[in-house]
Amino acid sequence: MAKTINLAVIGYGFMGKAHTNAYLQAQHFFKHDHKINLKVICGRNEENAKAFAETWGYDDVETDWRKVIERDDIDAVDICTPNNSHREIALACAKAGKMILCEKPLALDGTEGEEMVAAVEASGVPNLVWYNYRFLPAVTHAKNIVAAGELGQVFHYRSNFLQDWTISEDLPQGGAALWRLDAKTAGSGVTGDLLAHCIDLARWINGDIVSVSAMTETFIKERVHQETGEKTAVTIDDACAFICRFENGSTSIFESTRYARGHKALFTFEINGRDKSLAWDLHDLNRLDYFDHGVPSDRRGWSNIHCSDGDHPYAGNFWVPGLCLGYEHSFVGAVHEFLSHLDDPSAEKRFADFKDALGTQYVCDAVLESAKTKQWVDVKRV
Ligand code: SOE
Repeated sequence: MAKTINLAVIGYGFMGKAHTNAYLQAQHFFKHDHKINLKVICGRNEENAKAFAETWGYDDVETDWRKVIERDDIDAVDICTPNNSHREIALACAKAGKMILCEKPLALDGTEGEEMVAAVEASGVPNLVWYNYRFLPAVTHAKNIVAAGELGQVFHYRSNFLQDWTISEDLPQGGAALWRLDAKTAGSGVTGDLLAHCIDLARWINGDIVSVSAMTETFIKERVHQETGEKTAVTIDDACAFICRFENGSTSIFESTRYARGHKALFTFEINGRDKSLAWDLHDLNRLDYFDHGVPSDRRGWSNIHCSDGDHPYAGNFWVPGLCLGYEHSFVGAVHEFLSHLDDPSAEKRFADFKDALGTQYVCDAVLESAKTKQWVDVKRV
């Protein structure tokens, strides 16, 4: 018998939309015993929340997240609010026994994250953090190839996440849509926002990171704050680069910036093993680049696999071979994995839960500390 989960989503911005679409589509393209019912959309502006509810099919609207958590008819809460509210909302949800799906990064820092992990462990509520890129067929395929040991010893991992949307000095910081530029709300700049994705995939595919050496830069030192109208210091990292060592002995280099003119969202990774290498790029997200040293030398070279065939992860649940998936399918896969795990808790957990996301948070903390102290920093382990 189907078990209905009454869901409340807090926040109707970019992520509220991406997640809501995923809840609907996951149930169209995959089969689960657990079903999600879009019960409540919560946002401070009632008119906008009502419009969102109408567009996406929510039963109800709330304007105060605390009211959502008091409701007995809510089983799960999706936190799509800015980073500085994740902790408070998640702790309240855990106390009220509600499942939690929380936007990344888990928290402002590891200390907050530890509290959140302790809360979900004490209450036993199922929990997920939206590290969505894991669930693109080409990315999952890469993970599976590495997990099968096909690369042999891994020597290197490298990853970038490059954007260019904050280059203008006229761009204010803080407030709606621009809270990512305000360290009090976001916790950090590109480290928590973009490198967190790179780190999550790296840890998922290549294992734990043990130590880091980093540098950060803030190119524009002052910006007008949207909420006060005053020019104040910018304290986020506009750019961050680090090198690191993985537990498996591989070495690595990561870079992220919002000042790479011409790049809107160039998320890449490459992994080099003794026998094979793999590379992926968000701009061509259906393809996995593949190099196999086992092929005779006169035929050897990089090939790219269009991960759209029935035997590629998730692809067979959507269209016929050769047709493409997009960014939105990464979120659909996250919902599918979450529901599959509710259906069968003994199955492998493919998504990041709070504890796993705390590991990523610890790497971000170590990166920021290293940039500050100009020293190598050992990463705290979960
Ligand atoms: C920032 O521009 C952003 O929207 C991140 O917040 C998302 O997590 C990332 O997936 C795309 O870029």
